[in-house]
Amino acid sequence: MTKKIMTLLFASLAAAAVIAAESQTDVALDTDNNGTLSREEAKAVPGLSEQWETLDANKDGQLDPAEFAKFEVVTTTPAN
Ligand SMILES: [Ca+2]
Ligand SMILES: [Ca+2]
Repeated sequence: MTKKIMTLLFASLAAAAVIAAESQTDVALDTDNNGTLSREEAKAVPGLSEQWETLDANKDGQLDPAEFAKFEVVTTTPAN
């Protein structure tokens, strides 16, 4: 019983860690630290350039955090 609860708790913590890591990745992607992602910076994210036209809602050539939040990673499986 207790062991099962511990396992569930650990799984939750692991999920939280993944989310935290993803948030940090977002920051790391913004190489010039201007708070938005340029097309050049977006190239570091697989699949992001393909969705650029959809994501850049105000067409200013930059993805702000709100626009980037709409990006969904669909290329989780390696192409081989
Ligand atoms: Ca930037
Ligand atoms: Ca934009």
